[in-house]
Amino acid sequence: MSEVPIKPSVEIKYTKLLIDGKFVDAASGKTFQTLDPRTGEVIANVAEGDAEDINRAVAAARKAFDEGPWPKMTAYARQKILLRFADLLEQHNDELAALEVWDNGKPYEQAATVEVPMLIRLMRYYAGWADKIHGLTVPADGPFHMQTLHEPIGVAGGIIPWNFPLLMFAWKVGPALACGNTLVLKPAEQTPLTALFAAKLLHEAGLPPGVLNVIPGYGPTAGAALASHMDVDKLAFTGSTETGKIVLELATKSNLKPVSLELGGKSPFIVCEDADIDKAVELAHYALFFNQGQCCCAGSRTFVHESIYDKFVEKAKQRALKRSVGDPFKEGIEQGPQIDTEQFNKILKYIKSGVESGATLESGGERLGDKGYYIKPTVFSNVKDDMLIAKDEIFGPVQTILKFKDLDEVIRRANDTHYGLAAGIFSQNVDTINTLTRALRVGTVWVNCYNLYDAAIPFGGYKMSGHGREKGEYSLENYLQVKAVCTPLVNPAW
Ligand code: TXE
Repeated sequence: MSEVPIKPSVEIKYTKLLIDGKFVDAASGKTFQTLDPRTGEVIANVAEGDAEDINRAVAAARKAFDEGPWPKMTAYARQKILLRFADLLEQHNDELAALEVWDNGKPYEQAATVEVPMLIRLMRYYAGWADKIHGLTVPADGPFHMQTLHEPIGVAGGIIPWNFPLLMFAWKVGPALACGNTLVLKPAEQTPLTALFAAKLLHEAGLPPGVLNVIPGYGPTAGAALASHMDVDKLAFTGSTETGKIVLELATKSNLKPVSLELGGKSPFIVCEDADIDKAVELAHYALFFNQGQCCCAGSRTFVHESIYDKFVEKAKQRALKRSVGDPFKEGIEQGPQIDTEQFNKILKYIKSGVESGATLESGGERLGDKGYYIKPTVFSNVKDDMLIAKDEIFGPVQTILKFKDLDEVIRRANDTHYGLAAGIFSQNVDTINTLTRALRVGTVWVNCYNLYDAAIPFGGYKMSGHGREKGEYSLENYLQVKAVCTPLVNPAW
């Protein structure tokens, strides 16, 4: 690649831990580097939080919860702060997008026109919930008034990944705060910058100190300390299934805090016999390659009916060859670099294993250029279910195309995975669509569309793709306790 990466016109203002409304150094004084995936060069040195900082942050969150004012404020007052925050985010749309791209490598256009607007939409959505959370009056077998109160759960912990740093911020911060909780958030070590910026804006919007604390740092230190903290009442985690198991165990062994998990996937995208091939190719391409293939719900097993398989493969290959890969700040770029060396090497290893196991490499298969973590859009055909590339989450720009004969077979094969996050169906036949949507063991089915993340629709996994749901009304359950209150209608005789 000949292009010289440009330095984005955005200033990095916040690189410290945010505890109790103030930016502070790590107790250890340590920092870590966050890198530009376009070059591997250092963007900034960021304070490295560990167990001691998590203790400080949890103490601030506990105080803000117990002493208020946050959980005791009127819901309307909380709502106004969240709405003001959304307005501030809107004012800083392009700055946030540039920072996100610099730290993460995703195309600027995607960050500025889809992701930051989605973050704003999510915050307004959750602000809308703040004053609509209430319990029920329940009929009783006797002269009692019975009701449920929906109360905040307390101090929540959030651990988030690097693939959608701002959106994952919103998925945790939005419902936690709307329900009146306080929160300690640990962003991924690869992408700490936008969470700090967004949290600062939230304080400018009027958030009281201690309600949201942000501790950048590594998983086994800061993350593990948060998951195992005795004074954290609830944990929300997004990341790999492997780490999900670790945090669940830490949560269980400490104080049995409830844990919501949004983990990995190997989602089928099923192209049926009656599909318009050109449209199906485009959608399957988008389902897999969006965000450099770094999506938990990527359509990473493209099942295509045998009658159109060869044509589909040829067109999918041509589409991948046309994909524009390069500096994500440049206009018209569809794909930027992968997040870091580790992911880059992991993906190249899977590509090698695909070739060695006998799949046909149709396009890509290697790095692009000699700087940064760019990988050529890769397409494999003749993929078999037992190949590693068809079983493991590759989390990169690698499309695997499998052939099927009939619906029963594709249902069985699509479900033959430990994961169950999402699925795509491409068909015009109502019977086929109805059969597949009901048979697939996944948390989301996209029919003739993909990657739709409306704020109001729940997202989460079956099987080893996770526990619980985020977004939508369902997400509130993660952050609320239900208290049953029983009162005699008249004073009892006892
Ligand atoms: O994930 P981790 P990594 C998948 C994807 C990717 C793989 C590895 O397949 O290739 O995971 O990525 C924190 N205690 N997904 O290593 O480890 C960590 O600091 C507590 C899918 O980045 O799961 C970060 O904040 N926390 C996924 C977060 O967990 C720990 C998105 C995620 O990191 C910890 C990202 C520990 N012991 C990767 N170890 C999705 N579902 O979207 C790490 N962390």
